[in-house]
Amino acid sequence: MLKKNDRELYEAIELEKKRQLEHLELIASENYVSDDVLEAAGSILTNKYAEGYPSKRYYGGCEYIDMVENLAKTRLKKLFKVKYVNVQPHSGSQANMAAYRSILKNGDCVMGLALDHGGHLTHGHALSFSGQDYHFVSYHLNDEGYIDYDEVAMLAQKYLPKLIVTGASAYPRAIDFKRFREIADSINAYLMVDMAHIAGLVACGLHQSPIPYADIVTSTTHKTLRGPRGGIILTNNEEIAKKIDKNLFPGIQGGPLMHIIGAKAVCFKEALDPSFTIYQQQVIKNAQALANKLVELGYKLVSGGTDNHLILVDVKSSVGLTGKSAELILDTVNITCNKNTIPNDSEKPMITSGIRLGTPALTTRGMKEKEMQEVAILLDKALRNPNNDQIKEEVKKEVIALTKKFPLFAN
Ligand code: DSN
Repeated sequence: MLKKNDRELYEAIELEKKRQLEHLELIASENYVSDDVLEAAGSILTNKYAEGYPSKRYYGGCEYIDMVENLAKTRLKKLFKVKYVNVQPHSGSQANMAAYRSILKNGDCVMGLALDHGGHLTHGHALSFSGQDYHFVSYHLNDEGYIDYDEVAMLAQKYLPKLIVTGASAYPRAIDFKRFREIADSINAYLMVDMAHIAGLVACGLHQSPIPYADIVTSTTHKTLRGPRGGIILTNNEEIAKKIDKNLFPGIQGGPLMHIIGAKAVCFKEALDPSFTIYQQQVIKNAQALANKLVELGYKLVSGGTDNHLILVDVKSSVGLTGKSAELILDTVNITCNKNTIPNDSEKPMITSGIRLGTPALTTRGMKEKEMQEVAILLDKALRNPNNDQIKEEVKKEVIALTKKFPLFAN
C-alpha cells in the first residue's frame, strides 16, 4: 500500500485528490473517469508486453491481452460506426503523428487551424513535429469568431495542400465537416479530423460526425469521451488503416499500454450506454447556461456563445485582465481554468487575453444549469475584485461549499 510504503507519493496523490474534490474544474479538456475506468487503468494489465496487434504479437502469453484489445476495438467501431480502428496511441499527438505519416511525406503541404485561433500544436505549430516535418499553412477564424470557410477554400486553391486538417482545442462552435470535404475534394486532398475535444458529443449524435467525410479521424479518449488518458485513430479506408497500424507500431511506438487499452474498452462501453447521451446533452446545456450568464454579467465571448462544451472568454476587453492573471486569480478561489489566446491576440501565448472554460467535468459531478449560474457569479466576483482578499476568501468558501454538494470518488 502506498499509504504505508511510499508516504511521499501517497501524500502527493492525496493532495491532488483534495484539489480535484474542492476545486471547480473548468478546464475544457479534463474530466473525471468512472471508478470502472480507474479500476482497469490501475489493473494488472500494466504488467504485459504486447508489441504488435491481436493475433500478431511479438511476445507469448497474449491470449487474454488480445481479448482486451479486441473488446476495445469492437466497441469503438460500434460507437462511431466505423470500419477500422487503432486503440494503441499513447496520446492524441502520437495518433496525429501516425496519421500524418500514413498519407504524407516530409515537406508536403498541409492546412490546419492556427493555434491562436483555436487549433492544436500538432496542427502545424512551428515548435511541434508537425510544423517541422511538413509545410503547414494556417487558416483562421473570421471576425465573428467562426471558421472562415471562404479563406480555407481560397488557401486550398492557392497552396494545393495534400491534406487539410480540421478539429480544434479551443473552438466553441460546431464544425462543418461536409464543407471541409467539399473543399478537400475540389483540390483532390485528403481530409483529417482531430475530434479530440468533441468526441463525446459526436458519439451521441450531438455534433455532426466526421466519419462519413474524413479519410482519417483521430481523437483522445480523456476529454468529453470521459475515458483514460490516450489516443485513437479511425478510418473507413482499408489501405490507410494498414498504413496507420504500421506507422504507429513499429513506426513510432513500442509496447501498447494494455491497462489503458482496457480502460478505453470500459470507456467505450459506457459511451454506448443511453445515459451517456443524457450526460452529453447536459454538458452542452451547461456550457450554454454558463455562456449566457457570463454575457449577462458583461463578458465578451469569442463568437458570442457556444454550440459545444466550451467557451472562450475575452477577459482583457471584459474586465481588463490578461488571461494569465485571470487564471491565477481564479486559482486562488479554487476555480481551475486555463489562459488561452483569442483570435488576433495582442498578448504572448504565455500571457494571453482570454480564458477557456469547459463544462464536461462539472457536468460529470452532477451540476446543472442552476449551478452554472452560480459558477458564473463566483467567477465574476473573483475577477472583479482581484485585490480584495476578503471577497476572494468568501468566494473560495462558497466554491468549496458548492463542491461538497457534488461529491466525487467512491474510494
Ligand atoms: N492540451 C489539450 C487541451 O487542453 O485542449 C489539447 O491537447
